[in-house]
Amino acid sequence: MSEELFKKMTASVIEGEPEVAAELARQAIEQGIDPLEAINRGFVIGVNEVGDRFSRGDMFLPELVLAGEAMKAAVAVLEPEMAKQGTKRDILGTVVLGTVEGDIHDIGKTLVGTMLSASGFQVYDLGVNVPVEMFAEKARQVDADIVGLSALITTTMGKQRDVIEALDDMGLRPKVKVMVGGAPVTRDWAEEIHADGYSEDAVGAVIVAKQIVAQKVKTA
Ligand code: B1M
Repeated sequence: MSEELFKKMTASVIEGEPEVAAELARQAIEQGIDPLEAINRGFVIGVNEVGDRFSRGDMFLPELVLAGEAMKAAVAVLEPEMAKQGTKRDILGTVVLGTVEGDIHDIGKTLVGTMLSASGFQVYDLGVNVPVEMFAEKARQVDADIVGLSALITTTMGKQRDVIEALDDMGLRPKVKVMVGGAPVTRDWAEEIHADGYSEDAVGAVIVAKQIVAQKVKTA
């Protein structure tokens, strides 16, 4: 039953149908399906397929845009459900989050933010195309524990390094730790730029953020 729904979700993104995607997301909630499972086993499969076809030249920008809109429409329905699943508790830590300068991909970053908030982190989401200095300024202003940097394009990954250097220059590190992620980002890259944490998905991002905060408490 769910398998069929997941397949329809995948198709709604490949076909670029935001209204259908939103309706399928509502059906998933009604059927008690875990919203993150709907995203990962349904919609993300579609968006990855579109990404692959786009890179092979079998799909073009308008289709990529529609697929992004379908994905966003589904996530907009599922996000409040994900947020609801987090119960009220003490704040685990403060995270300044954003997609780096030159990059407007926001679906994965927003999911990471939702999962962190639902897990008890105070999240300041600066949005997309965030200038390097803005991350550092906000981190200082809110006394952040972690700055989270999302990058989806190989050409914007370098901005993650720039933010780390800006935090260094402002004397904010090592107090402010940095977590990086995004489709082209790897653990090797994270190590190369001296990030403190890396995760390949939103669930992992919560685990890594908790580890970072626990480590900070230990060494304080
Ligand atoms: Co774009 N795009 N796109 N795109 N797009 C990619 C990234 C691309 C890989 C497609 C491809 O060619 N196969 C390619 C980059 C290639 C490269 O790097 N060399 C690409 C390109 C080229 C472009 C444009 C340049 C196209 C153009 O204009 N010619 C342009 C860039 C504009 C810009 O940013 N300056 C562009 C535009 C767009 C749209 C606007 C049409 C749309 C984005 C809509 C939006 O975000 N509002 C779009 C989309 C939808 C994609 C793909 C198909 C899907 C991205 C997505 O939402 N994935 C993507 C191909 C792909 O990734 N398969 C592609 C679903 C999302 C849940 O996953 O974002 O990976 P993701 O997030 C995950 C993890 O990565 C991780 O957790 C998330 C949840 O599990 N994660 C973190 C993310 N951030 C994290 C931070 C963390 C930890 C984990 O800690 C802080």
